[in-house]
Amino acid sequence: MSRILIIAAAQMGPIARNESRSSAVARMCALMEIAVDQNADIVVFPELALTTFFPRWFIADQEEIDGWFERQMPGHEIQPLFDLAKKMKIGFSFGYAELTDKGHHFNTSIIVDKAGNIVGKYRKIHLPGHKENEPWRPFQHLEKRYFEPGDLGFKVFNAFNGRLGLCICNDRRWPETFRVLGLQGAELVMLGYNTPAHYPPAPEHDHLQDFHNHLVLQAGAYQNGTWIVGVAKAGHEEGCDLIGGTCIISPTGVIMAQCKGLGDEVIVHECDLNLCQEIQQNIFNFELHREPDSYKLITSTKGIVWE
Ligand code: ING
Repeated sequence: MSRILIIAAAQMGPIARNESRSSAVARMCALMEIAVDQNADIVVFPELALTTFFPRWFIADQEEIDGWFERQMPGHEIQPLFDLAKKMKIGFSFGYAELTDKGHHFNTSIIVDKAGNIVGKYRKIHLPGHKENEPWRPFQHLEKRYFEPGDLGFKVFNAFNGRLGLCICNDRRWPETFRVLGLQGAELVMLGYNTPAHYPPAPEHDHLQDFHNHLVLQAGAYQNGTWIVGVAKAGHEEGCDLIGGTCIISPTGVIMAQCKGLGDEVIVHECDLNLCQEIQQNIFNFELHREPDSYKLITSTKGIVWE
């Protein structure tokens, strides 16, 4: 007995600083149509898919910063994406900068079902980078300045006849992310990322960026018996090279499909959600094998405890 979900990953190439949301949405619609042509049930887009990755610049003026955020979802420029999806009966997930009614700023992603309803929302918890302008860097990474840590936790949603979880970019590097989703029975985790090939604090690791990307995704998938779809905003974007490597990974940790280039590109894979059981009921049967009494440090301290 299988429970097939045909998943498309829609990698996006660079989005210019002066590129309109309508232009980005038009590209997303074109990618969605390719996914529909391949009978996809859901298509996953990158983190902050509507605009360029604006945390790479120090922006002093809060009004200018807020210009990168969405006050409502969908706003009129995004509506065509929701309309197309509803017409084509395909679900989708994408990331955007969210400005709430109460004035809170989050790096957010949502899941929209085939009827056009938002059935899941996540706000990025692990914010990398720094808070203050650091002009020594060739480009900034000011997520800690522009966003607040997510306040919704890591949640799994019942949708598409499965257990679907969300996370965003840097979250994938922290094993806690996938374990908390795994402890809620996640069968598919969707995430987008904007990952520069150059990491200014440790340039000696630059050549490992693609390796680290797949390392953490494959580990997260295998150690929790879940499908993982990681989708890049890739390419040379406003002077910054972003890695690609968009992929669909099985619960055994195997990369089943991977984008080849650094531009707009769709990959599709038939994912049997029941395959998760081969892992979750055996090697990583949490109920049988985990020893949480030995893991207390994981939630009782932020940093290292030197005994
Ligand atoms: N980007 C990067 C990421 O975690 C980063 C930041 C790059 C951290 C390289 C460490 C090393 O993939 C986002 N947007 O989180």
